[in-house]
Amino acid sequence: MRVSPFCIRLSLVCALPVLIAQADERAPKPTPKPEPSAVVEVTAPLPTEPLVTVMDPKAPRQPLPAQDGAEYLKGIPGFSVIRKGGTDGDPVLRGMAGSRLTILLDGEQLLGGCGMRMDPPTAYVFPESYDRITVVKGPQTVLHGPGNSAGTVRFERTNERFQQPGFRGVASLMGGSFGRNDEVLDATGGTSAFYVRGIGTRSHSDDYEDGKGTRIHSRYTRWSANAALGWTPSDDTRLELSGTRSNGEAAYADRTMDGARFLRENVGFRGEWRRLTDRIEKVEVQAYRNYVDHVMDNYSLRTFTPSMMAPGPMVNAPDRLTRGGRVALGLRVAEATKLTLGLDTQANDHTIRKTGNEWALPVENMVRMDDGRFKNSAVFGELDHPFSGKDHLLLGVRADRWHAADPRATVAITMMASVPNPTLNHERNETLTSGFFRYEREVFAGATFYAGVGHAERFPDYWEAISKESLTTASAFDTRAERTTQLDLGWMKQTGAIQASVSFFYSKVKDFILIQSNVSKASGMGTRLATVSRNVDATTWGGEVGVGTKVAGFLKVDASLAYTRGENDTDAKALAQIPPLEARLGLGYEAEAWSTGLLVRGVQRQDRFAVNQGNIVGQDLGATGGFAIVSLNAGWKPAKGWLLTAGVDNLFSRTYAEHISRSTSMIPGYLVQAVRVNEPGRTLWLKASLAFGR
Ligand SMILES: [Cu+2]
Repeated sequence: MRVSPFCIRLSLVCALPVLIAQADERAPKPTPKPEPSAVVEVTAPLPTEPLVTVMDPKAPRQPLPAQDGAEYLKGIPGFSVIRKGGTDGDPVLRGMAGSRLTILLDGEQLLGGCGMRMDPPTAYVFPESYDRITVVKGPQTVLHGPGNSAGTVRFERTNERFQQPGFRGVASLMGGSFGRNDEVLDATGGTSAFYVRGIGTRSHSDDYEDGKGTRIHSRYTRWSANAALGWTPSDDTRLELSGTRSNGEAAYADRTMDGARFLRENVGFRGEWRRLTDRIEKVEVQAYRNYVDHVMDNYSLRTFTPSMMAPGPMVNAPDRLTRGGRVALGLRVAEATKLTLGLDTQANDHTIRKTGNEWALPVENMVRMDDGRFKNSAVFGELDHPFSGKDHLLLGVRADRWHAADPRATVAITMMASVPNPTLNHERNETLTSGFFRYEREVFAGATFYAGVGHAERFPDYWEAISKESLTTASAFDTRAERTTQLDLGWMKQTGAIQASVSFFYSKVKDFILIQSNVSKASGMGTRLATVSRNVDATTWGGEVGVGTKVAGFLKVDASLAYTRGENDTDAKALAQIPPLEARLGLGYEAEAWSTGLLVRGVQRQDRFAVNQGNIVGQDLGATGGFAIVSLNAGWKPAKGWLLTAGVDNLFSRTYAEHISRSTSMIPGYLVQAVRVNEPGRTLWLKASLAFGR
């Protein structure tokens, strides 16, 4: 484990009297956990305010309880997941993946270690260990880091102050098909002055089978341990020190290697002071350190057969250290006008060591090579001004100062060969600006219309600038930053017999960073195939519609529709990796202590594609057919605090793959019958949870 000057910076940051964490002024107040409902959610709740959806990850839902952040997000209209195996899929919002979707874990940036994208930030999230998940669609906030051109997702824990000595928590056990079993314990104890929270999770699954019964190389085991120690001298002050350690292993059906280690070591500090003066409503300070130590190989989770070319197994062991901090000040500048001002910073260093023969030259004996350094610091301000009780104007601006350095002496162009790095020791220093404004009007009680324009400038990430080549050279380090300008329009109705939400977006992306595979390049006497980053111009548009109602007090009906269309304007073809039209219909029967429900998820065929083009996670393979999946669920509250839920996902064991899922790979001992990694066949699951407290 590396130690850095970060500790010094951390202590400096802690010493500042003014600082913070999650300063979204309009974020809903943490509500005391009510008795869990027996209703299994089959579609995400409708937005609680324009463009914002807030979810309780401890609430029962279908499909089966998610074991990582991406799987959870897939339940929200507009989200899809690029499947690689049983876990660690990449979340996609409106066709946008990777760093276009900012993911924060308790306000912290956590960039994965794997250059092949085995570990998106959501791979380090066990959803049930969080208390709240907030999604903001579009570049419509500047408070939560840079580059959120598609949106922002925050996984958060909320630790309310104990008014008297007590404890509270949740314990759950889940079992399902394919050897799936999850164990969760989340307990907090404290007094009005202090609290201690401990969370432990473990999740395991054997290889699952698709609808035809074909076994998919997809097993995994993962666990996490989290502890937080808080000091709450008053209702308005909270200081918290927290730490996380998690690890896992996962088999991948789409590639020649598996993840043998996903070790995360984290320490974080947060301070929050509320109602300081009439003008200063809140001060937040945050500092954190995330270290990810990743190992992938081709022998520990699959059969390795030595050959002349490969006498021993390969191991690739990258790591990344991400440090960051944030300070935000919540001000009341006039009667009801709120202004949030702040600074945030993040720096990450990536290294790699590898061996072509673990038996002869163990990876532990190899030297770690620095292969990319990124840093950004920003200043931001966001204003919320009500003109009257019915009108709101929101606007925000942020400026990010970026620094990136390329220390690689050579670039590996094949498994065996390397060439000198044409951008060795190059540095980039750029200032990127982002901003938005949005107007919201309550047109009649409970119904709000909104319209906004946002602009987000996104610096190329590690996977775009370092892991890929450019069209002309072996390094994509000089890839231009991506600039997205997006119109967001919508209408939502939260009260009355029918709740509804309609959101529409139209987006122009200048210098969209397209990843293209199988690009033929000259190599010695012949040619080789490379994967490159290149800037193109793109246009996307689409939206989501959601409706929910309750008929006769017991029949619940939910329906949603999500669609995105993308155009690569430079190449005059479809923009790649865009999921097709998707619809969901949920029907539920709710009684006092039990519920039962049905979910139908229908996905249309996709014939708009661009073979070999895509994002840092995947490239298009061709067209896909449509499918409809039927699932059933039931919930029962046998006693206070207890909740039993059960479900059958993919009832008719349909064989299908999502359009954007990765292509399958030949793996010894496994049959490959599909182009893409298929989704699981019929899956039964049963979960028992107990909420306790005093
Ligand atoms: Cu990896």
